[in-house]
Amino acid sequence: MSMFCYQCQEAAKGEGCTIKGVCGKEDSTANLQDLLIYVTKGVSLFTEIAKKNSVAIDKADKFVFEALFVTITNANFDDNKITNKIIEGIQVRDALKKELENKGVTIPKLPANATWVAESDEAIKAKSEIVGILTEQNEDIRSLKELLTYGLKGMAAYAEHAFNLGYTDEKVFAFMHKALVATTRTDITVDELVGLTLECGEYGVNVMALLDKANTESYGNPEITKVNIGVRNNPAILISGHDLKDMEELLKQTEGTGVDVYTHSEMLPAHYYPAFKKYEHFVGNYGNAWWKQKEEFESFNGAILFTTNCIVPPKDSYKNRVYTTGASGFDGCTHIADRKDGQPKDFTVIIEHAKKLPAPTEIETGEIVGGFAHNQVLQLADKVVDAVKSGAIKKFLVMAGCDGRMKGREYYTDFADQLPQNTVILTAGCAKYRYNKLPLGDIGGIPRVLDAGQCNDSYSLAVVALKLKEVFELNDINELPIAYNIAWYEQKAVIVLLALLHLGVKNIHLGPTLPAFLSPNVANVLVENFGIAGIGTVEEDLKLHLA
Ligand code: FSO
Ligand code: SF4
Repeated sequence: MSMFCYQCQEAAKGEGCTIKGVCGKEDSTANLQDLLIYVTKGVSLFTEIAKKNSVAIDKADKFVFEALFVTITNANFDDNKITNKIIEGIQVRDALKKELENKGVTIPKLPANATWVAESDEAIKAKSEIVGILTEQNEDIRSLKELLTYGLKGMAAYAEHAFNLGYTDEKVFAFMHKALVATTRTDITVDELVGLTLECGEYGVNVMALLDKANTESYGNPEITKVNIGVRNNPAILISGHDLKDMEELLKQTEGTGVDVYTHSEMLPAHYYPAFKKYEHFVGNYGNAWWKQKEEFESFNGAILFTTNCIVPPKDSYKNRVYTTGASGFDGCTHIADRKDGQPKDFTVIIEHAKKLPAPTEIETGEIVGGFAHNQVLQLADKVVDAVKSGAIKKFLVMAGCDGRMKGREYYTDFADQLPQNTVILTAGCAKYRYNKLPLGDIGGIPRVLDAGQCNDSYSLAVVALKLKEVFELNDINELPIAYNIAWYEQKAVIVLLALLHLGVKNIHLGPTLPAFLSPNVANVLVENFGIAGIGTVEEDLKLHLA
């Protein structure tokens, strides 16, 4: 075994990747990511002490959410970038240490995470091979520590997007440090870890609310939008990932250059924001969910920008057209540098490259409809409530989450297709590509697929559910005619799940397979306390959810 990773739904054999990731991650990259997490915990150990002694921790806060984000599935495959982040972590940690010492603070004995020093590249490599997940021997403790860490990774991604728009929540950062420190304890109990995992869900709600505020205050409330899925005859840039600040800056910098901009996968919801609609060269959405990029990037012909995950290791035929920025990275692809001194990122290099490339090849035509985030849905509340009261809508199915390449995910297309006409799908995240182009029709003008936006906009679905609970004067969110059939793939789905649990949602069905990182005992805790279950056949589940 040269690596061990089981953080996503595609973990090999449903157990873990041990030689190379199914995602394409090399063992060296997986090990460096483990070491980055290890060092990040050391930063949090010092941050906790710094806070108590009035030492500034803003650099440590930023480092921690960036480092966690870098290790999310399919975000960063670049060993050099990860190594640099490890070194940066040690510098951030040691700067805190120095300031504390200057203040005369006595530093207690800390775990090795806080003291290990990277003396050479060889030392980094050697250390990276011995700090993996399996160093925790107890299967249940390991399972809970990783569940918590994966929740933090998802939280970090959302915190970073909000940060990029100038929105922060110190309590969210404080929880990240507290939880990371807890995972370094060798004496921590199952009960303590379960408590922290549930608390993680609470901060998950907070961070999604923060990002919602950041997005809507910056770009307006998403509104019902028809998004073109065809192409025009101009050179173009395809932007993927989730970061709306990058979206804004790219649109501004491409305006008037003759280069069109299209969204891919999770960037589709950018079209729903009023602030982006004014750009005539913001043409539409090209293609489908992240895992189809090998074919779709080929036929797109233009330049491609990754602002975050999910990257599929690019084929040589188009690799030179792929650019990364922010937490994303891929060895051999040009990386656009971060903002500096309050200045925007400089996208000139990708824009100039795009100008020399042919226009996209059309792969489909038509439109898809979205933009049903909380503000828009609540404007339709009367209509929705009437439809529920009259029986025109019998049930809402929350089918938010992620898409992925596993064959078993065809289940979600079949499930959506076979739902009766009196049901409405509430979705967010890239899971929607399994059914958002099906002709499912509408109920009295309400489309049968209501797309709130990106995976973080699952928050919108919770806001809508809470509003409906109030309107129908119910005591419990679980009394609503809403069933949860959620697809997961990576760690942002973990924080969304924990957030839903925090809001009291029960009986969530999770597929296409349950996480490999849940030990049998931990899975039992989730089953017994929250009614979490896997998926069955489409027929069985239709019966179950419509009962
Ligand atoms: Fe999908 Fe990837 Fe949004 Fe994830 S593109 S899988 S949950 O990163 O973030 O839904
Ligand atoms: Fe395997 Fe997923 Fe980890 Fe990649 S991220 S190595 S596919 S478990």
